[in-house]
Amino acid sequence: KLINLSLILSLFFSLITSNLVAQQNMANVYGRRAQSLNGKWDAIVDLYDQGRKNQIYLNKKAESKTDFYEYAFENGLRLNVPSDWNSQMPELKYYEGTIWYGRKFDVVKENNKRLFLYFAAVSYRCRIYLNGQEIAQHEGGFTPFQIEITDAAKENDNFLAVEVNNSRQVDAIPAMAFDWWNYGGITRDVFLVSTPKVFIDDYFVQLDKTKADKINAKVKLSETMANSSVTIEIPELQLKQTLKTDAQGEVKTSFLSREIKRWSPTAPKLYNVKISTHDDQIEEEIGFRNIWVKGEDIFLNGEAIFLKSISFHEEIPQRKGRAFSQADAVMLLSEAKALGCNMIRLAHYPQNEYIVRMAEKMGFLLWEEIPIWQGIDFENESTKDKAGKMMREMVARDKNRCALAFWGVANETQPSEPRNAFIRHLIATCRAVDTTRLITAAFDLVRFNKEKETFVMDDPFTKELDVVAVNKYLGWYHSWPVSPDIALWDVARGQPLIISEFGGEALYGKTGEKDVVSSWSEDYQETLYKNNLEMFKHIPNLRGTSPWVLFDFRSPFRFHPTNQDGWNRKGLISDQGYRKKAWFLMKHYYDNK
Ligand code: GCB
Repeated sequence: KLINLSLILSLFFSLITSNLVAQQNMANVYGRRAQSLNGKWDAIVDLYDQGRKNQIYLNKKAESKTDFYEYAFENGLRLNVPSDWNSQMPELKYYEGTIWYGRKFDVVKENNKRLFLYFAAVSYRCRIYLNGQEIAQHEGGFTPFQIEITDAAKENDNFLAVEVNNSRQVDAIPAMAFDWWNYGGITRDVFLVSTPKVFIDDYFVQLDKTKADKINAKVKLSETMANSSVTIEIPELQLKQTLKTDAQGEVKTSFLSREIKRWSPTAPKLYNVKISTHDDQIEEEIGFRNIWVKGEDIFLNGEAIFLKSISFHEEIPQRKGRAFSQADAVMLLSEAKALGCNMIRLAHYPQNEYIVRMAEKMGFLLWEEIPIWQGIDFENESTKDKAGKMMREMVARDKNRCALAFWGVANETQPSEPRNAFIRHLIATCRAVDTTRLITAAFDLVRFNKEKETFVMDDPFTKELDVVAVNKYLGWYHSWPVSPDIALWDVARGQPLIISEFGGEALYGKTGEKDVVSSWSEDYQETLYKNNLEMFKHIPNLRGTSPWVLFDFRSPFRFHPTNQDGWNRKGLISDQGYRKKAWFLMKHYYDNK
């Protein structure tokens, strides 16, 4: 009996909590009518996690003479939203734990409208409380989510509390250690989004995988409502169709046009696409391009392409904080442009939409990945589910960006059955939505085979990917087993190969000792680049390179007091924005590629 009761209880609670899971957000929130909730929020640091027990989300005030509460949101700490908390106060630099955010807001309640709270990202996990009620939970620091508050919101004086926690955990993604700063907080935009009762919830408009004149389009309404009209229009191409939804509330169609100018890094053409129903309309700039792999080549719009890529973290080094604005995106991407790149590997998590959208406008192909970064608990089913959900949220957000060419499913993982099952799940999740983009993963297993005098890699999983990528730190973590000009590679032959990371550390302004690794000098970093670029000439299936990394970035496991001091110094550009010697070498390589 007891067992039955506990079973029923646990079922009951899992039902309650599952209702609290935040929803995947609607397509193109940035194209919607929205009220910003960005700005200064009140905050309470809750190191010992006592706030929930004390129900501080009720935001109570003492009413009688005997009444008192040992908290108040008002007159205390104020934090900027969006932003990480670490960069806002010296005491929060290393903070890992819970901080409560609170603010009030009013809404204009309109008949026949729905209201959604939208968070572009909260790092890493959160619970949301509106007017004293918990309304949602979300885990994952780099993807957006929404909560419908049409009924829960009042006209005036709504109190919104967000309990944010960024503790590292074994079953989280990323897990216990990772080579970047564990920024916490409401790190991206918060909006109130207003929609009609039945609205355009999702759409996917893109060029066919291989055909240059065929645009495939899918639109889904928020309700499973049959026989509703949906119009899709691309005015510049004089394309327009009105269709009726099926029983799922969806329409699916394609458009043929020989006039389509395809998007490419050298001509990043975008078209205005309009979607409308009786009650709702939304528009967005969308580009069209073909991308596929054949043999060892990657074809963009039918032409073989070499990927001149670079990586950066979502961080402004000069501010020692997370990038969150359009201006931040311009800063990061302008430096990638200056280096001569045609692609960005967004390391190691989905970065904010300002970066993704601006990159598309500026003509960068994109590689986007979720933070499956070493040390992931592949045997844990719940971690696998979380990863799948992150993947879904990422693909849902960015599937209409033609710049997106690669979905990355893992970085530096070791072969094992649980790992394979885990990554297969991610690939299947991705392909359930999008079958056109290329799937890749970065491996660090390349080793030197002495008998064959060749670099090789044994991980059969590479066969399940469209493009294989390798992180290899020759001249830094690994010394050269042969001279770079005679180094042979036999890795993933028959498939395109990208060197997705290489490089070494240098402290800006340190010169000399061009052959001494431990000198941390710009001269040694330059030597290292020279050697790697020499070796690249002899990798037969090399179709792209992505040096690690564009800027020096903050990382708690970089301990050297003078050379690092909490910074990974592999940047081609220093934390203060100065270009190191290796930058010029790389620039020359890309300009002549
Ligand atoms: C890697 C990781 C990257 C690190 C880099 C390094 O292999 O993928 O996240 O920052 O090495 O600097 O060690």
